[in-house]
Amino acid sequence: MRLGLVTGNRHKLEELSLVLRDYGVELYMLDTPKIEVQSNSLEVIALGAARKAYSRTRVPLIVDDSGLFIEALRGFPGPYSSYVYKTIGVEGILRLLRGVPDRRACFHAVIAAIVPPYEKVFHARSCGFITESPRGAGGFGFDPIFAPEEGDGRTFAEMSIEEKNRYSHRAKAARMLGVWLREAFKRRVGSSKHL
Ligand code: ITT
Repeated sequence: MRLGLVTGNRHKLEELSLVLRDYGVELYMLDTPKIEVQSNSLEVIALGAARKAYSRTRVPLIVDDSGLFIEALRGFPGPYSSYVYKTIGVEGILRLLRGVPDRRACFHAVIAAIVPPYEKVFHARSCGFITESPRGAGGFGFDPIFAPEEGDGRTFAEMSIEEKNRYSHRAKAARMLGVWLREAFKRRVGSSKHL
């Protein structure tokens, strides 16, 4: 099966492709803008963007909307992660957390899939802690300051894509999508809403 990914972020394509190919899905970058409504909910943003893209393209597609939720900042930047990354960046987050002992944080990912006749949303998270300083050159966004609790203390930016995919919010949501696609298209059943 071929699935379009609506994103301007090629790292998402790389990470998701690696997971989804194990489920027989070939992912490609869909040439249509990701139009995001403003909301506190990643689900609302992802599903809204997926529906808009589907109404323009009419091809099976997915949208990934994700964010970093920092405990000591009561979930900030959350759904505003993209804007916060572009404005204050990694250094800005470290400044906000200077002297703060509670470094716990979780990445959340929502994947909205529109695969006629179904539409479905998958939500997963990866929890860990914000490091004292940036480490590593891989990945994107807040990867240099996030170390997953299931890992060995390295940040996502210090891992290969395959290693990051073992723990990441995005890869977990993608595996849920992969399992569902396999089942839905084998038996044509599921709790999904029909289009
Ligand atoms: P698209 O909207 O075009 O898909 P984006 O990068 O702006 O790309 P989001 O709107 O979903 O994606 O914003 C997510 C932001 O959260 C992103 O800019 C990063 O700063 C951060 N983020 C999400 N997942 C991440 C990850 O796996 N590693 C590091 N930072 C991540």
